[in-house]
Amino acid sequence: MIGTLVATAFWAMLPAYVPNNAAVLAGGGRPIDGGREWHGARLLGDGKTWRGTAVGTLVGVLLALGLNALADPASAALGGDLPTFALPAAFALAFGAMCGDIGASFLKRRSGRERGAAFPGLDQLDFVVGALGLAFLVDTDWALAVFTPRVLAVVLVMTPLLHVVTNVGAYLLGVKNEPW
Ligand code: CTP
Ligand code: K
Ligand code: MG
Repeated sequence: MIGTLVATAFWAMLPAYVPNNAAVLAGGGRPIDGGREWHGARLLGDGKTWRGTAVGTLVGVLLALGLNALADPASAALGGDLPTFALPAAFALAFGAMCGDIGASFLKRRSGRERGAAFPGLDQLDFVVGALGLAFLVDTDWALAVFTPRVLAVVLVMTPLLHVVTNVGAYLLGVKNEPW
């Protein structure tokens, strides 16, 4: 069933989806790069802060633990098997998402893009690559069991759509400076 597949993909990726949005709300304070430049541009820029990264990661982990508590009733309601998140997997998804986003800022600065500039494609998938990459590294068996090829395919199609919708929404609400 495609519905079960989409629900599973969304559930499994929620701890990776929420951190970047939490960082937008929590961001501020000292930038990770401490203002340092590299080859004439900021290493990361003022948009990547310690506080945003820490709060984003924490919120993602807490969300995963919350999902664990709901997994049984939600699975029963769905008629499918939703995954639970052991702490290493939860941390990998949340922190990996933040790292993917940080890596994208590094690439944006290297390609002459100022803070806030769009980088279509990268903006929508950087955190997926970071989250899945770290999850497969940290908890390979779990990741292989949850992110089957079919679930991965749904993630790759669904994530850019969700990203566009949430960021335009955050922009319209005045929470985010740019709609991407
Ligand atoms: N943010 C943060 N720390 C992070 C990620 C995000 O503090 N690790 C906060 C910052 O306030 C940032 C906002 O969330 O401005 C929006 O995030 P994002 O769009 O990723 O950053 P940009 O400001 O657009 O900067 P960049 O061009 O480097 O992506
Ligand atoms: K970003
Ligand atoms: Mg931005």
